[in-house]
Amino acid sequence: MSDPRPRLTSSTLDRLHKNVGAPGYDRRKVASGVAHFGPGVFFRAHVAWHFDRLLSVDPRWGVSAISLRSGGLAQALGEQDCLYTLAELAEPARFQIIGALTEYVSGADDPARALDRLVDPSTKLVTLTVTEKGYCLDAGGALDWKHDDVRRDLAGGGLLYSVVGWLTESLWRRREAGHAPFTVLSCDNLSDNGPKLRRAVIQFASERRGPFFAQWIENEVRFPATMVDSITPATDEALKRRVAEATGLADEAPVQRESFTQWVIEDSLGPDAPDLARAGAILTGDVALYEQAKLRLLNGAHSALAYIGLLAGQETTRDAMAHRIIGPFVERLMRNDSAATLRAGGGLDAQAYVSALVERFLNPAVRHTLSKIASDGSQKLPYRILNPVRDLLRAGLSVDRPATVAAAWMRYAVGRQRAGEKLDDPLALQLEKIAAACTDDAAGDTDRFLSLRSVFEADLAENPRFVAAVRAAYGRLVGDPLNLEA
Ligand code: CS2
Repeated sequence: MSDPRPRLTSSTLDRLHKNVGAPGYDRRKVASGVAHFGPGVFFRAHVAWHFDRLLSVDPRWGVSAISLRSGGLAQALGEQDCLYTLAELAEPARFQIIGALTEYVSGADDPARALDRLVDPSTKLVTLTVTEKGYCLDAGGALDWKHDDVRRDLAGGGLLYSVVGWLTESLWRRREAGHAPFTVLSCDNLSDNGPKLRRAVIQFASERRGPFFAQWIENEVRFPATMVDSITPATDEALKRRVAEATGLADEAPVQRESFTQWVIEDSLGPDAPDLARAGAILTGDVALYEQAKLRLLNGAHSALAYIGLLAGQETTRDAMAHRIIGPFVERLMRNDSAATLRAGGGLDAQAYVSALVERFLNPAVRHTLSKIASDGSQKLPYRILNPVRDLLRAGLSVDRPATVAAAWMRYAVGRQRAGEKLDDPLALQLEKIAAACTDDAAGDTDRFLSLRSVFEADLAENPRFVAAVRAAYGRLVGDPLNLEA
C-alpha cells in the first residue's frame, strides 16, 4: 500500500471528506437477494450502483459478487468490507462510496460457497457481466459444444467453468431442494442477450441432466433481455490517487464512469423481483429497439475508433473522435450506414442518438483507451459491424465503411503480430497464425481472415460485394492507415 491515508472500510466511513456520497442505508440489514457473475469494473460502476440506489428503499437487494476466476479483487475488497468508490467523470467529478456488495466470492477458489449462495432461496436474481466471450456461443449465437469450458462442464468433473455450467448446476440444486428458480439477467453487449443465454442453458441442461430438467427450465426460469450503457474506463493508478485525494481514504478497488448511464430491461422480471425502475432502470416490452441502436451505433463506432485509431497512432476514443479524418469517417459510419440498419418505428431518433454519442466520445473528463476496446474483436465485430453489414447487403446499400472497419481489425492483428505483441482475444492463437502468414497482399491476406468461420459466416465470407469491399479497404490501409474511403 503506497497511499498513507487510512483505508476505506466500514469503520473509516465517518472520515470521508464532505461531498463524498456514502451508503444511505444500514449495511448490517442488507440481505443478498442478487448474485452476480463477473464483478469487473462495468458491474461495479453500473449494475451495483443501481442496486446501491435501491437499497435505500429496500434492503433485500444486496449483491453477492462471484468471480469465475481466481484472485481478482478478492483481497482488496475483502480488506475494505466490500466497499469501493465510484468516480463519476463529470466536471467537476463526483465521488460516491458504493455499499451494495455483501461479499466477493471466487467461484474458482471457493466453488462450494458460490454454489451455496446461488442455491440459497433468498437469491432471487442472478445478473451477469462476463463479456461476449463468457457465453461460449458460436458465430450463429448457439452454444459452442467444442468450447473447452463447456466440454469440461458437460463431463461434470466437480468444478465448474462456464456460465451455462454454473447456472445449470445451481438451478438443478434449487429444484432438487424444492426452491423456486432465480431469474437470470444477462447484462452483456450481445444482441438478444437474455434469449440467447436461455437457449444455451436449456441446450446444456438437456445434455447434462436430461430433457425433463431442460423442460423445467423452459417453463419456470425467466431470462429477460437487457441493454446496459455507460462508458467505463479501466481502473488505473491515476484513479486510485485521485480517489484517495478526493475522499480522504485509500481505495484499492475504485471504479470510474461517465455520468450517463442507462439500463433497459425487458419488463418480465416476474413477481418477487427488485423494483429496478425505482433505481432508474427503464422497463419496457421492446429492449431490442434500444439494444440495436446501442450495439450498432455506440459499440460499432467504438470498435471503428479503436482499430482505425490505433493504426493511426491514437490512444483514446476522444483522440480518435477529435481526429480530422477518423472522427468524420466514424460519424458517417454511424449516421449513414449503421443508422440505416436500425428497425424503423419505436420512436427512437437515430440522428439525435448519434449526436449525443459524438458528445460522449468527446467528453474531456473521460480517458477511455482504445486498446481496451480493441480486445476480443473476434467476439465483438459480429454484433457491432457484421450484423449491420448483412442488413446493408439485403437493402442493396453500400458496405464500404463497415468493411473498412473489418479491414482495420485485420490490419491491427497483423500489426500486433509483427510488433511481437500478443492479441487479447479468445481466438488469439488462430489470429496470430493468420497474421504471421500475411504479406500485405490484399486479396491473400483478407481471404485468410475471412476463412475464420467463427467470425465471418459463409453468408458474408462468400458474398462478392462484401469480399470486394474488405479487399479494397485493406489495400488502402496497407498504404496509408488514414486512407479510409475510396
Ligand atoms: C466498449 C464498451 O470495450 C468496449 O468494447 O465498446 O465497453 C462500451 O464502452 C460500453 O458498452 C458502453 O456502454
